[in-house]
Amino acid sequence: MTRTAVIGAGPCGLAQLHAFEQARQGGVDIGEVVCFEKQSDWGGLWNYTWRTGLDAHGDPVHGSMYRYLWSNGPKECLEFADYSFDEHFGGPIPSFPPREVLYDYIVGRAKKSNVRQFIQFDTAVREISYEADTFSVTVESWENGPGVLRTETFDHVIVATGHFSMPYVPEYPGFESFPGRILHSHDFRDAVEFAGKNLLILGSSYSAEDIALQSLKYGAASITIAYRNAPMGFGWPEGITEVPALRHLEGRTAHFADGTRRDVDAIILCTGYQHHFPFIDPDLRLVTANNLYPAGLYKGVVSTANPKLLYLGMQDQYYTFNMFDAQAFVARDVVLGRLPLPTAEAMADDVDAWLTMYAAVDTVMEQIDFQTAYVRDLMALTDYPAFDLDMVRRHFVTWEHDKDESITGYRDKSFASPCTGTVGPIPSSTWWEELDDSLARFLAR
Ligand code: FAD
Ligand code: NA7
Repeated sequence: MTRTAVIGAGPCGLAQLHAFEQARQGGVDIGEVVCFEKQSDWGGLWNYTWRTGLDAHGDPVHGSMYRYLWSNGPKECLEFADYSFDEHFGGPIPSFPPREVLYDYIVGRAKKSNVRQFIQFDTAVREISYEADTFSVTVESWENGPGVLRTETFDHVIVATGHFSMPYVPEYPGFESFPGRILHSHDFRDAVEFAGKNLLILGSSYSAEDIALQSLKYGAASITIAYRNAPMGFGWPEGITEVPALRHLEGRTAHFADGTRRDVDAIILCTGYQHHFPFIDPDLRLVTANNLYPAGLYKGVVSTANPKLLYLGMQDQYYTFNMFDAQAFVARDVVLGRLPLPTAEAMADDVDAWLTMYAAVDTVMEQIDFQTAYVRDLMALTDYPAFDLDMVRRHFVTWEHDKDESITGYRDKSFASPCTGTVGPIPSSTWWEELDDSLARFLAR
């Protein structure tokens, strides 16, 4: 019997188990599938934790999500093609749900497809190596006590451990004597902590944008965002300003590249994350920056270093859950031999062709088109159910325009489902006014 290891039970790992279970229920012999998850529950980043630093077992905390996090894109752009929001919630819900609602949705499908049977929780993968056509996977299960390792062998390994957990933490002159808190967005949990404070935020991407907005929403006195290359340039509400790069700090005074200065009480480094796989043999390890087409992955999934090793969700993401699904169906069919792989040379050529296309991508709209083309390519390879991909692309374009029109108002817009056609209702309170992010409140809005 073939054995497949899936590492991680976040959205990607769950998508993979779902794909296998679909095939199994269709009468296909899937061999033995084992998922190792180091946390005690599923959902990955969406499984919120208040913890920062180390977890109860002394392992780095995986979670980077915070309280009051709302979907940063329309839910219709990530909808599972085979499990609609309508099905889960029994009717239409607004287009931008908070974290707890999306968690409920992810878990809803995982329960429906009964994938918990595959998962060993509280089990961290410590080492993966490959010899004589076989992977050795060494794990540490908390139930056996710390330091007790066990090694199992597998024919295929699918890595679904995410890449937004190991922070990239730059240092600037004066940090060592700054008299306030300096933290990375990975450790940001509760905006209320910064009520009344003057915040400095570094970065100009999703984390900087969202943490700035929600810190203001929950009472920060002022927010200064320092960009490295280019400002985000949104029409920020009063209280948020963007300035050029930080040069240094003198006490609590931050000095910027344009010669201006600001006194600040705390600094949040929204400076991104690193792909981090310390548990994989260096010869097999994916090495990439955060981009839309990591080199070394055929179809963005199959390792060209060893095609029995597969990675999910390693791209930077406009598309999320539906792209993970499409990847998981590809990975499953490669493992089951239903999707024969071409020669190593042909795989390398295919990767090169995508990298050439990616090199020509410049604008945000071109990035959206590029990832749409990638998802379309994936979907042509398997029986993942069709959905209106052109509609999703249009939604992303509209969403970008909405953000440019109103960075505090774009989450009040509504979109149509590419799976059911249902249009999300407009919520009765605006995102900017609404301080309660609970599932109960959201469904009552
Ligand atoms: P993860 O969710 O990170 O899950 C990986 C899993 O692997 C975890 O459960 C972890 O415990 C486990 N794991 C890691 N290492 C090991 C190991 N060695 N052994 C065993 N298990 C291990 N996406 C959206 O669609 N909408 C949003 O609004 C959105 N907001 C975001 C906000 C933040 C702050 C961040 C960081 C990301 C956000 N994302 C959002 C993107 C997010 O990447 C995806 O939604 C999704 O969580 C990725 O799923 P994943 O399974 O690849 O990784
Ligand atoms: P991203 O999207 O990888 O962005 C990282 C940002 O950090 C980016 O704007 C970088 O600037 C900036 N950066 C990196 N180093 C520095 C230094 N030294 N100084 C200032 N700024 C720096 O990470 P995010 O956390 O925003 O988003 C990750 C995910 O979380 C995403 O999927 C969301 O859904 C939530 P640059 O633009 O290159 O100048």
